[in-house]
Amino acid sequence: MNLFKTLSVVVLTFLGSAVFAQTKTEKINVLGNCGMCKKKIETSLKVPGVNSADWNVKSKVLTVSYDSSKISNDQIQQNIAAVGYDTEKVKAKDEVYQKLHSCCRYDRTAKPTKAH
Ligand SMILES: [Cu+2]
Repeated sequence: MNLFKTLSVVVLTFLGSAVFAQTKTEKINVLGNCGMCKKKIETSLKVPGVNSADWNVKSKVLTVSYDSSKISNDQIQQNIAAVGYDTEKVKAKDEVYQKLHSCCRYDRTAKPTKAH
């Protein structure tokens, strides 16, 4: 009986860590304008831990799939802001935004809202 109990704990611990390392897929609102923005946003997420990133030009919603044990949602948003794009949580620095191609300078007055 005790052996069974020990085994159960081991199995449950293993399952628990497997679940923890699971891939998360989330949607994040990111401001931008065109295909060039799409390329920059997605390239900023070619980092370890991110499995896929797809930004929709029309809806301005980024669908990102990542390993939450390697990278956080906050870090992902910081990477995007670092290349000039405002996310729902992190705002890009003005100087980075100003360096964007003229067609890419999206309307910053439109506040990004939480994606559903
Ligand atoms: Cu653009």
